[in-house]
Amino acid sequence: MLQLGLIQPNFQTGPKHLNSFYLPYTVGLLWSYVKQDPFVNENYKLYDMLFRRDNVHEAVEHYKKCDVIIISFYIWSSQYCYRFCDLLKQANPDVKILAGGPDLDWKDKEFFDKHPYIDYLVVSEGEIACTKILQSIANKEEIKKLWAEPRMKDLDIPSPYIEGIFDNLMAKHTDIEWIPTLETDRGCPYACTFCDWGSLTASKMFKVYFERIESELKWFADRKLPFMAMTNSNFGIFKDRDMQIAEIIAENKKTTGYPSGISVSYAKNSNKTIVDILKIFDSVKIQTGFVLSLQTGDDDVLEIIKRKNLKINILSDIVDLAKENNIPLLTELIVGLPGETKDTWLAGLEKILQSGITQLEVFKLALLVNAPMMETQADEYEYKTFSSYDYFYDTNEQNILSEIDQGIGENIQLVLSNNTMTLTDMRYVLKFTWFLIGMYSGGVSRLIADYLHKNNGVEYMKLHTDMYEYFMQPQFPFKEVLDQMDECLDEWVEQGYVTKKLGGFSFIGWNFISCFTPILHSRNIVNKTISDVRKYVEDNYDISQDVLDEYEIFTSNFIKQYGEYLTEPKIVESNTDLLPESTYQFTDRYDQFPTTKEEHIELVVFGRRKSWYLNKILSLTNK
Ligand code: B12
Ligand code: SF4
Repeated sequence: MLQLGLIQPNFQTGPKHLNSFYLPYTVGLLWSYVKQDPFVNENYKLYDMLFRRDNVHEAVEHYKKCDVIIISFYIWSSQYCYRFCDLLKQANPDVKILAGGPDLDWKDKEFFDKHPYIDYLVVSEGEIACTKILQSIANKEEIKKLWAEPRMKDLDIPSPYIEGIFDNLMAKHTDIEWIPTLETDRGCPYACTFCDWGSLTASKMFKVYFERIESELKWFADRKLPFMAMTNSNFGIFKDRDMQIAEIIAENKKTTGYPSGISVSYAKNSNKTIVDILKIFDSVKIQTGFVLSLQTGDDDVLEIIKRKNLKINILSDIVDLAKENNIPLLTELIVGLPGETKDTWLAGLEKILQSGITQLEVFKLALLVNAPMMETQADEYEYKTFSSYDYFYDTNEQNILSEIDQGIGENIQLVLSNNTMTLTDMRYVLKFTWFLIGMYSGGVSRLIADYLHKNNGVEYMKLHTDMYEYFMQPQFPFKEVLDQMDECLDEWVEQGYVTKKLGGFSFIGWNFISCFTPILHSRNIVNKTISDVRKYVEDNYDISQDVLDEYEIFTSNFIKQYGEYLTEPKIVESNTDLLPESTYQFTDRYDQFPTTKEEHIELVVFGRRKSWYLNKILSLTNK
């Protein structure tokens, strides 16, 4: 029997105390698929599977007994994987290594010269190629090194969960909170230039069998797995079927209490279905913010990145539906896209806030190895990039240095500037957006900014860019933080990670743009900042004291602050025209009440996409 090792290393994920790891679904799936073949099943035995970034030398020591390795390369694990393969081949020159996954530069003609320790590289889906390669290895046949099989139209793929592939692993690590991955379909019909997903080969969508999904969901709920990652590019695109899947998930939550949270990417063409799905999740308090992936608010930029015709860009439609149902809308934006300037960025933000979207998640543009942008737009737009080692949600800041030293520091190429956004503009955009996210999305300025916009015609960007200048004065804590941000950004670009602190927190690439809110919460200055905003508005706008008083009361109830949790609904009357109705009810969105401040802050950070730190406001009576 040939011994087979499965390698899919991942970072620990989510709040640290949960000790969460993803189950290595991809390699588990490949194994459960290939062993359906009787010949493979007779000739191979599963030796072990690596799911986390164990010390690479120890891992090699353990896996060097293997005859064959199946290893999966994602952007968050590539460097570890290359190093592992290199060391493994040195320790056991006879081992055969099969590599696959989205982070392999298979178009590079020199790939095998650069990585001689890799024996076979599989492009795109791996099930069929993997079966053939394993058969040939067992038969000692000479075969080609680069494989690309046509995509499978019939996704009758076995489930590694149901097949028990992870049973031993889970039994061995009972202290881990496992996160499963659910696949209900494959592919994406679009081809946004920055993304590696909808590239031509993956454009057609195929469905996984419903029975498999149903039993996997039951398996997750039976094992009380609290969180689940879905692989869909467009969940909701298959209206009836995806609604049915959502209903099963909600039913499981109702009967077992699980899952309590999911991450998923929603369809870009069927707004009504998505809201219906979100209502289903919301009715059973499953934590899943509604992410509307606009990427930019500018039409010309949308054209350049090939996202112009997506229905999500018709904002009024979806925002009204979400508002009616009290669902917070989050949009993902990318800063540094081709054609974007400082002015188009600000105008885009204005358009987005005016449409009623309140939550913003902003990424720097990353260049992915197989994304069309790398081939067609990189030269034209003169990107300047830098390597960032801390742009993965799960980056462990304590380990960065030692991982870089060991040659396994995972990194991603981020755009620093391009020919439409200079370095200076980029810096302003990052700092101002940090302020806006903290003030508006974090809930501090929301009610008063909405009021001023509606009643006085004040543009959101006018109010916030002016407030940004005002709050930069030394008497406010933000000045110090923004000065630190300048230093942090310099260090980040120079070495790809930051050792300096930002507002008392470690500066982590993926998180710095949203760290205003955790800073306010950790320093207990939420109410003070609300008062400061009141003072600013009082001094600069013609507005009544009653409205300002009410702004303060409503906002301090709106923001979920440590030690002031709403364990029961709270009724607050409105006697001014700050809000349209006369009676409002405040409730906690998820009934989650941490007992320590540390846990509260962690949830502010990790729950930001789901508006964890904002209470729900429900209007009870008309004025
Ligand atoms: C689930 C998911 C996540 C989850 C969970 C990630 C995790 N740690 O497991 C979350 C939401 C956290 C996430 C986050 C991010 N993700 Co993500 N994510 C995905 C997603 C939707 C599905 C991946 C998956 O598990 N699919 C199921 C498996 C079975 O399918 P597969 O990966 O395609 O694998 C097949 C083939 O590749 C091949 N194969 C894979 N490995 C091997 C090995 C061998 C030997 C063989 C033969 C074949 C083979 O066979 C498999 C079966 O056919 C993909 C998009 C997609 N649909 O591919 C993006 C994707 C993987 N993510 C991507 C990115 C960029 C990110 C982020 C960096 C985004 C960001 N800006 O923050 C973050 C960083 C993650 C981190 N760790 O911090 C990119 C990666 C590009 C790259 N070059 O690697 C992808 C491809 C999406 C994209 N935009 O292009 N992600
Ligand atoms: S960004 Fe989303 S919609 Fe665009 S190609 Fe990628 S997965 Fe598809």
